[in-house]
Amino acid sequence: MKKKILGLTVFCLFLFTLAAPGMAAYKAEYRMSLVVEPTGPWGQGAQMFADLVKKRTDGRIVIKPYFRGQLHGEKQTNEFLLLQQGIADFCLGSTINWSTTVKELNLFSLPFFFHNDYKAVDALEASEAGRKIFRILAYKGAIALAWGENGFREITNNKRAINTPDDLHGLKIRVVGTPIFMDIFRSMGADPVSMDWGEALSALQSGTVDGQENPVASITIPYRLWEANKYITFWHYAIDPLILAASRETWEGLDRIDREIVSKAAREAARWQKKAAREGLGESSASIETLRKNGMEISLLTPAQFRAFRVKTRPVYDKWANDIGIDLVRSAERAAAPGETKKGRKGKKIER
Ligand code: X2X
Repeated sequence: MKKKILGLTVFCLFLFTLAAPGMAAYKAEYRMSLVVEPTGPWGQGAQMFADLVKKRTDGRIVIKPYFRGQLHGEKQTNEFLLLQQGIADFCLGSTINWSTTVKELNLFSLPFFFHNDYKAVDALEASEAGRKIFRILAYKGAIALAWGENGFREITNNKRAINTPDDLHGLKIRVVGTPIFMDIFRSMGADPVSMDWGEALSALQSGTVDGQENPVASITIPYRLWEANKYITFWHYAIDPLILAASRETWEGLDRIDREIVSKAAREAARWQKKAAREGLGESSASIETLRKNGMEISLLTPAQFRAFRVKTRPVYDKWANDIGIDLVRSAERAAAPGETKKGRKGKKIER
């Protein structure tokens, strides 16, 4: 009998050890990686997430955002590796920066895929293609909790107004160090220079590069890019979603209740962040006013001008669609197509 009790106790202890990962001691501080400053919707959304989690877990989980690429030494295309290795516990990261590690994320950088159509972006993220991307991230070591947004990327420069692909000819444009952007800008005759965001600001100020491309509400305004660049073209050539994710190792170390709290806080913060990144763009063009007041000359493209850019970059789209995975791209195109997304878009034609 005694032997039986002893055996049972040992067995229970064994079960307890199996359950241990979820019950392991929590870290005193969980690190979160950010490429940008605390100002602007991107940085503020991350801070909101950290604050919500701390409050709702009564301080059990303290997340510290490390802004300005501090965790990756400003090598932003390494950010996903930080999640994989557990160096960062959380990230609110750009799909562009992670696309060097997760090739499927180049989907969002396909040139002129969307035309400033937020409903299509939301529809794609909520679709099977969006879910597939989250599964791929999980397989690669990061648990995606919510979609945020940097925004549609618009081009600025200090040389001339850009209204046609030819206007880009010879311009030195700073891009993130990912091959798809080199291909896109070369296809339009520009001279792309890959550079981390940390270096880009001084390169723009000193004139080492003529221009750059980034979203208006999240980057152009908070970083006061009009101090270096006079011209901006709203061409919406690529969307830059953000993903709020946890390192799988970190995730597995949290108990079930805390995972729920963290997931909910991520969704809430990302919803706020996405809304803020879209604020003032669309119909009420408060952002355009801000740019104009600060001396920027704004080019808004006609549908024909937009088409010229799309046609010029089409070979890059086709090449990258194959590299990304044609099934995923076609499924994303279907999800983003008018008629698939919610009411009001039926019957609108889209050219590919
Ligand atoms: O480097 C950029 O251009 C930025 C800030 O938008 C990203 O991190 C992708």
